[in-house]
Amino acid sequence: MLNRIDLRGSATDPRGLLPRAQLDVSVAVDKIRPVVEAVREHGFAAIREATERFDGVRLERLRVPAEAIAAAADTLDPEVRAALTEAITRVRKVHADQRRAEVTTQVVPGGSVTERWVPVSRVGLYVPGGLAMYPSTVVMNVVPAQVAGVDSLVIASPPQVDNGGLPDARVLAACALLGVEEVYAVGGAQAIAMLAYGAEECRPVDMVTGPGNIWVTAAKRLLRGVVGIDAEAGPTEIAILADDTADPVHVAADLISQAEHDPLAASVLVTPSQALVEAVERELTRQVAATKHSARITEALTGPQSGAVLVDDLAAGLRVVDAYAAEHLEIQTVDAREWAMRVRNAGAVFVGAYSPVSLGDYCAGSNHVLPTGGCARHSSGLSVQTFLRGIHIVDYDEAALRDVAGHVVTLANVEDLPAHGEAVSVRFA
Ligand code: HSO
Ligand code: ZN
Repeated sequence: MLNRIDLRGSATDPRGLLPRAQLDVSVAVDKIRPVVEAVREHGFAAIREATERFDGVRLERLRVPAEAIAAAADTLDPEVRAALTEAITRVRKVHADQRRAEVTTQVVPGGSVTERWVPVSRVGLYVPGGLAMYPSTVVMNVVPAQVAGVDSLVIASPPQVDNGGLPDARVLAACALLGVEEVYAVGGAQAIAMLAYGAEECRPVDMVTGPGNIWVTAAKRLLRGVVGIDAEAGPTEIAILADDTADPVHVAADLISQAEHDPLAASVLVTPSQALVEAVERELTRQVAATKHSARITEALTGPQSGAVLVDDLAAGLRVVDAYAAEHLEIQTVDAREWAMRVRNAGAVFVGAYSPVSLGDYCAGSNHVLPTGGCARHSSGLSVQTFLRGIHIVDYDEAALRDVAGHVVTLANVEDLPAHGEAVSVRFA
């Protein structure tokens, strides 16, 4: 099923040789530009028109009534409630430890710099509603924002024809469990535009986070600057670094699990073991045939973005997974933890036979909003830090300024900005 890529004996930089989806967001940006502009100019009327066209729902109002959110929580299956509650507890526990302390550095006597961490005031979280419904994504976005101390949190999620034009009931129930009261039944590019510019009851937000399809991603790209944007989330990826100690049943199941998201999802196995590749292939055939979403999984696994990469040894495998910079990286090898600690580029790393990506998707406590498309080389996943800004408080007294004034004047002159220097020397004239 998987494309085979044989890097054994190859000394070249593996980056260009690895499979990866090529997604052209710029074409989508041109397509959604008129929608975004219409929302900016006409607000509610434009959102209603776009929602009717794209979602087949005629909206009476944008905001989901409080009673509908409460009703979704009341009618939630108790088993789902228990699972969501456990997920929330664990994600809170991990994210509470991410809080940063305010630090004051005494640079010189009488001169200090304090770094304060201040939450973003108002944040819009986008929760998609396409091939699958994601109450777990509500948890992963809302918890870090709440821990950071964001004052005002709003959620936008597409209206569902089969839920009377409201967002998915499980998404609404997750909002209720987390205490989020401001929810809008708007999806797609029009939702991002609504969050950025405001419309009707929805005041503009300062920042938008959360994954979405290509139209949402395009709108985020277009509106970056008007609002803060967390990251562009592309199709999900899983890479597995494995040796012949790995269980092919587990490896195949995990490759399949993320392929389930999207026909464009990527599943990549990196291993020095030819025998493992063959065993995983047999398992893929068996397991894909038996699972519910086998059509889109087959498309993802056989697509050019997925593959089995053969390497000389685990050290070479580590270079390959670092070059690939997967959103999710599983290490199923001997000494898995040691190998995991050596990884430089990955959104999140999952160690050994009992830490599958699915655990992290829901209940590990880690965040599942992670950098895709190789962005793990320079970015991290969603965290409390995403919602905080560090503000330097600079506080020097007269003696401390006088002491360093000469250096400031010198640097100002070297940049031919003498007024900068004068702003200091005038104080001591
Ligand atoms: N694997 C997805 C997150 C998710 N999985 C949500 C299931 N539900 C991206 O990390
Ligand atoms: Zn997933």
